[in-house]
Amino acid sequence: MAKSAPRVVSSTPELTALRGDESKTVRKSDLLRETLSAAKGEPLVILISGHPDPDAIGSALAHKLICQELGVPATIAHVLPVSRPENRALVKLLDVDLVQLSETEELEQFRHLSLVDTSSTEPSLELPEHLKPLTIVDHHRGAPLVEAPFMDIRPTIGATCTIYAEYLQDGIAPLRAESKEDARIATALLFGIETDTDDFSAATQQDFLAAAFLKPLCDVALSDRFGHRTVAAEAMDAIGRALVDMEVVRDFALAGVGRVSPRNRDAIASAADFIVRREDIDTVVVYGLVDGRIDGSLRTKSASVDPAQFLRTAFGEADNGRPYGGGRAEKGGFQVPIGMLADTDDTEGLWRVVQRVVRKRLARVIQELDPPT
Ligand SMILES: [Mn+2]
Repeated sequence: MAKSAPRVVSSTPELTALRGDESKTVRKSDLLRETLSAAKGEPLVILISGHPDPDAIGSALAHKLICQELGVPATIAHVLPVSRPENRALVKLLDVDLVQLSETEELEQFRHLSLVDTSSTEPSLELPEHLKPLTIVDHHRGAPLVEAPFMDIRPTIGATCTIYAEYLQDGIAPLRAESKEDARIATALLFGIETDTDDFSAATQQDFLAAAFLKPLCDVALSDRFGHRTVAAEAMDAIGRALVDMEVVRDFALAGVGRVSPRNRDAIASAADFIVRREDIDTVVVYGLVDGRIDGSLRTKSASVDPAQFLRTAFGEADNGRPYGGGRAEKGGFQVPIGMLADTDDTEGLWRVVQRVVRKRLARVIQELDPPT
């Protein structure tokens, strides 16, 4: 293949050394190049599953860049809307060309399918008979639901963007330091790694190496604008109410936020995440009323608090034997349906009842919580 030789920003010797000696093994990026080169000139669709998130968007942009380099016309598509405000900001500021599909017919024009950050095709849209995955690059656990000629699935890695950064580092497509377009792709990849690894707290060595490669290529001014996670107005109000309502008993905090709409349910978890950072607190429960149920989040820094056990002791189990709450190492959540009580017009009265019930139940674990009056 005759190619001009653009200035490729390749890995520094230090980073290459850290990635280990790959000379004896066939590199995944070479196999990807081979697979995609065979599709030269034939339209390919990169189909994002679920609501597009930064890891999927960054990976799709890198995949498209690789396709362009190899002469494969590629389109990035999704079915479900870009729902979170920070992801909408990412798409807008990076000017990402995304096509939203609603009909199977819209996929007829494509000869090939690539999946990024997923090992299954989007369940809400049936694929045309002829459209089979050509490439799958993913980091999710569990056996892939579909197969493809090229598959690179690495469950131990924090983000699919890390895998794409490696391909680019291998030189499969150029990332030019002077190109604005390439800076956007680097910025999206780094943001994908950042969000999928919870701000690098869950990052592996490979994720850090990929970030180190991408960082100097990023558009810093741009990432400053979308890098801050935006918070919906209602969510911020809920966090404000949590701080006002908060009651601290020794190292335990309890806060009720009142009514929260289902689309901003994350506000309850965000409030709990924020409050548990307070120096003198090691466990917090934040709860609210969401669509006919009491919905709450628990966060703890204490090694002796088991969230699942804590919530089971407080709230018990439903008639079918399933506990109302569950959790993992440092986090837990609970949902208790309130049935037809939700139909009352007395919103304030209902909220007072909810507060009393939650307090009473939590007093089973935190004895010092005053019995409700
Ligand atoms: Mn991911």
